[in-house]
Amino acid sequence: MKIAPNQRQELDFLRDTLDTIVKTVGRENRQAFHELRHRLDGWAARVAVIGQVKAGKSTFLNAFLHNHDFLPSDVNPWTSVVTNIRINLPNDPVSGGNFEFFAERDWNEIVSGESKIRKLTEQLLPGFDTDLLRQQSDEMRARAESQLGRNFTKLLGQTHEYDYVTPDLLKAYVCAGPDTVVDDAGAETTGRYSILTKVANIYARRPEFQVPTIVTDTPGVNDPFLVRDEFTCRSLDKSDVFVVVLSAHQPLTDVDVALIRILAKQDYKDVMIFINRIDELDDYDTDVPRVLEDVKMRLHTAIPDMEFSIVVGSGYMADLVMQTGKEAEAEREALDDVRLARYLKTRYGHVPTDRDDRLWLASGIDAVKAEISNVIDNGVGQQQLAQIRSDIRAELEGVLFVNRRERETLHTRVSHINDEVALLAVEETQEQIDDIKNFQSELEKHVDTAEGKIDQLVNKAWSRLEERLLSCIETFVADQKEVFEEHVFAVSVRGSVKKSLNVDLLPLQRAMEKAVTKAWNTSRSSTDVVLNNCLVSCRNMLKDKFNESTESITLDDLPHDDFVSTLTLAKRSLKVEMMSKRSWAFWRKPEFDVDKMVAALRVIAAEELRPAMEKILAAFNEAQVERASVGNDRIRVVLRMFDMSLNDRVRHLKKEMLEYQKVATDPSFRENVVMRVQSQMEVIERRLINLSAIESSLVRSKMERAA
Ligand SMILES: Nc1nc2c(ncn2[C@@H]2O[C@H](COP(=O)(O)OP(=O)(O)O)[C@@H](O)[C@H]2O)c(=O)[nH]1
Ligand SMILES: [Mg+2]
Repeated sequence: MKIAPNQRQELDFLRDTLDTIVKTVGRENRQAFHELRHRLDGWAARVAVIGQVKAGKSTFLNAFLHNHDFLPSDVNPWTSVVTNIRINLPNDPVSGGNFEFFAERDWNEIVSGESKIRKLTEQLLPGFDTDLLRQQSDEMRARAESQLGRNFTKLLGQTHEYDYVTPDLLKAYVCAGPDTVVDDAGAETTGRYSILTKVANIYARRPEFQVPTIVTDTPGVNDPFLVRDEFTCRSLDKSDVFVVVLSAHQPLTDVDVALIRILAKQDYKDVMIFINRIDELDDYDTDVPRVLEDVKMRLHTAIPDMEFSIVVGSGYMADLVMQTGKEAEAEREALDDVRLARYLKTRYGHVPTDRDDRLWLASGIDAVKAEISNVIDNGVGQQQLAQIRSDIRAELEGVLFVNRRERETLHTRVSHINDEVALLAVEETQEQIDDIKNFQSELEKHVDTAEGKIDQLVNKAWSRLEERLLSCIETFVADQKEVFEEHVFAVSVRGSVKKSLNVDLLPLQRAMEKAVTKAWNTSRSSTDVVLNNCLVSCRNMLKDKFNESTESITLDDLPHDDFVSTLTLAKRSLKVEMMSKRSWAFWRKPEFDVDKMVAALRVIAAEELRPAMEKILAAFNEAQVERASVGNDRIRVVLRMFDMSLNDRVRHLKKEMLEYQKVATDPSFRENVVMRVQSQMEVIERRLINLSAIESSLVRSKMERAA
């Protein structure tokens, strides 16, 4: 099966295009394209496999990579280290790997640093405890120190590189298992490095993968050991596609749902679900549809606005197909019963004749591959490469501009020289120089003004959202009065008195989410208008002045078209004490002071909800700023190329002035100049033809894709 064939085409196309451009443009313009090429070569689709400890992630990945017993998988939860399998990255070695150890600063960073997903997780999993994290990280350091002895300081911050990584070697670095392992130097190491390993990187080549892909095996979020958990969260920040592995007999814990929600709601991240271990269901032929329905329904309830693709299977079945030996044969035999046939018939519509094919089909591995391929081709891969493509077009546009100007300059020069109006030209040239300088500063002013305006907009949106959120809270608090009154009434009827009341925060969360979305839409559209106006007026100025079209620099593919709030209040509800009225008759039946309770709720709400609100405001602002600055940068590309070209022109004009003076007096010098200018013109003409062809191919293939 080919994984992500479409993006392979896109990648090849962009790479060839960049190569051609580099060969075509002048030396002074190459750097920008070298950088784009570097970005393209470094691009990889990033897939992370996550899920609870022992869901079968490593087993699944081994099957996925068709390598039994590669990643350690076991009944014991291994001390696990985030393992990146780097497949087909053009600049990587063909095989081998490296293991990075913790450095001194990592310990500090674990405690003080923040990853986005961690921040979000904290809001969701209120059990998170920074003090415990610090304590564990100190303990870990101490344990590593005593276990590794003098080696400890030697290893700190180091990386071990290997040309070849065997499963045993891998275990030495990522497992705290009991196996005895012999390292390169022949010394015995009992999984001894694992305590200090921060991350493992394995290089691999797999023809199946059409685009560079980094597949990450994670230890399982919500590891009881927070330090490891922290690292898992950080590596998740970098991934784009998530395969959430669940266990068929315990699908979707609350933590799973929370995690899926966090991931799915982030921009440019795709989530798919693999329900593993179906072989463990008693009657999987009939149970699977039920499990599937259940997972679907619960996901829909928790995250109503998203669709998830769900694949069902068994890493174990796939693993058996890859094994040799009598034991495996017996197990394959045992699994190949009527259940399997019935299951395949209903789920896939056919039953392969070969037994291994039957088990492999039921394992669901190929179905996951197909889905991942689809996601890379149409989701993240497409978005990321589209951004690179837009940037190539913007740079190319700039280069075309520079060359057209140059051609124009050369034209004028030829005519000036031939007309023998050299002396007149001297004067004219000086005027041109002044004119250009004025124009440059005018253009600059335009963009500066737009940036200033956007700054204001962004700030205003931020403070307006803050106001809105505060008023959501206030409205919510005020609304509770009625609820309290009803409750007090009920109490007076029933007579039983609870000491406190729980106020459900879900409606508040919904209201705040709505406010955030609305604020985003307003902020985005007003920023976009300013950006667009600025771009259009720069364009018009260029058009008027130089008859130059810059249409292909667009504001397409800016980040954060939507900002979906992952805001989750750390608490589901707030507790308010029932407060009695203190009156001279308090010994009679208690009377409650609803206003006082509302006031108390107001204080509690302010205190409890403030941190979550600040986090959401910060994320909101980050997204606003990011979108605006990418947009500004696009426009600046125009300006930069302009400036370069115009400065160049001024320099040339100054040189010309001197030349004209000489031309006016020396006929043989004049002839030389004419010849030189003409050959320069030929070079530019040819370059322009080639670059325009490249430009239209970039536009064309984008349209073909869209169609
Ligand atoms: N029966 C069964 N066992 C599985 C399956 N997948 C994994 N296991 C077993 O579950 C244990 C934990 O698997 P592992 O891949 O290490 O889980 P991880 O912690 O998520 O990486 C191992 O003993 C695996 O052999 C499956 O589909 N069916
Ligand atoms: Mg594992």
